[in-house]
Amino acid sequence: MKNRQIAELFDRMTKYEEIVQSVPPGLIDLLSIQYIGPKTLALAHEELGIRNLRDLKQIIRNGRLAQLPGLGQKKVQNILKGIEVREKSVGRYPLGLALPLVESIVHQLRKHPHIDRIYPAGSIRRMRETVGDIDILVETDYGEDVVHRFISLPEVIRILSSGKTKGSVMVDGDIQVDLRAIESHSFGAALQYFTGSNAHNVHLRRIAKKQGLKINEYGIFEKDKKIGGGTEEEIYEALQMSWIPPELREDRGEIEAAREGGLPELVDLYDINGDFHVHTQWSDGSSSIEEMARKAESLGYTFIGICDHSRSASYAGGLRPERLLKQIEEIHRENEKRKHSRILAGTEVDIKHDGTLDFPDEILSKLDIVIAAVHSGFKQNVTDRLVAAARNPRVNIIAHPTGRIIGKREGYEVDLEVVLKACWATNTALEINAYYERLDLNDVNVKRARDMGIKFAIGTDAHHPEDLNSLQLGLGVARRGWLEKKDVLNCLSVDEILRLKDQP
Ligand code: DGT
Ligand code: CA
Ligand code: CA
Repeated sequence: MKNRQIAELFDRMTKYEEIVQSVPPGLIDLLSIQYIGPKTLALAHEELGIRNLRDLKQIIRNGRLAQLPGLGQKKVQNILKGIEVREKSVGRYPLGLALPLVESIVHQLRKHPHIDRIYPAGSIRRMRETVGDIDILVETDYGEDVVHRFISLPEVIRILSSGKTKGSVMVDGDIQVDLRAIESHSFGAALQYFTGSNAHNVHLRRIAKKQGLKINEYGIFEKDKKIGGGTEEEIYEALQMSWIPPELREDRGEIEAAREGGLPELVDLYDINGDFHVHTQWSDGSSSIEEMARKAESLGYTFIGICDHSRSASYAGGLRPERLLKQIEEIHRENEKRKHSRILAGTEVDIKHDGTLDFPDEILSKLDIVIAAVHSGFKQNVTDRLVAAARNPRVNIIAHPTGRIIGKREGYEVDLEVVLKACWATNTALEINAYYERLDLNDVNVKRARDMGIKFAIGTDAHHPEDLNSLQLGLGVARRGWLEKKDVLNCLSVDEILRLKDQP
């Protein structure tokens, strides 16, 4: 670079810094609220002097925001919705960011010579999509020593409390972690108690009471006699039900099912044969087809679906038809090198505003797998567009069906009931997008769709080989939605998947 260019660059950077510093930080923060753009924000700042969220809420309440040029009641209602989405997530942390922290803490503590069982509990163990804090339980007779080791971990930025059986810390990333040290004979009872959910535990205690029993974090008791507590199984058995997987413990019918022997046999990681939704350098991914396929093979998968964007997603380097045909050729070449796994040629094809797809049928028919997705026009007839996509016999899967982004965006204006019915009628699967901020469909809607008999495809939406690991988040959603192996297309063999396209 020439000196003059460097000087110019510095000059621009300084100006940029000046601008950034002249804007109150609370104001920049508001830009992450859905439905608020920079124009609205600048206007509200200049005309009404707002500096932060509190000011924004005030000018909504007193009606002054609606009076600004170009705003009006409808837009203000939307902004209110955006604020609501954001406030619901305040203080909660996406599971996908919490899990690696937990894994690292558990890994380090396991090295302690006097720890037997060690489990994450609370919402982490239940795989809830966001967590308020992280709970970890250890079985040990050396509580004080283990707690001391815990509060000395390198991740810890602040110690909140520390005692003989419990330590609480803040770790890097500003999330609280509670560790409890428990003796063997009550470890199961403590694990059951601290796994929750609260609603699940309240319901269990009610049943216990009817049987003349009492449960707490130390055990299960008949009068004053302890009849169990070393394992969770002992607790559930004493209540005359089968052990309930943590992901189901939300009091959504699992207790009734456990009493009747009707719990689902939840899909497990070892049932998973592959990943449907993977991007490469051909659109906005970071890696080649081969690199993504190798990572999939290292996970023991027998297939991977390469589904890059289509041309309407120009911001993401979406492919034109000619490029897609070239990509299919490369996939065929890669497959010739492989005996034990198969790269599926696919697409994440945009559903356009008129409900048609970005590729014509004759192109789609050359693919092994077609995922259809809405990426723009979130308020434009999304229900009709999704239904139209589901009705296209070439479409196998509807990507991220509601479009929500956790803590950031509410999602499309869509009548999910209508979309579910269309998917059921056309044998179209719904995606469980496993990207940590999407997890879309979510657990509750997965269960609802499952009850109708709809199938699911877990897709990581990976843009980098490491992203393939996030399948475990999608699996968590699947399990929280009561899914069994038969409900999840990822459990099919390659041959069975290739046959899907022949049976629209
Ligand atoms: P979170 O942290 O907001 O994501 O949700 P949880 O479920 O992890 O809740 P947390 O950390 O407050 O407590 C973990 C579990 O311990 C909770 O699911 C149920 C149990 N638990 C905690 N405190 C109480 C309590 O005061 N009463 C009852 N019945 N159960 C409690
Ligand atoms: Ca918790
Ligand atoms: Ca806690």
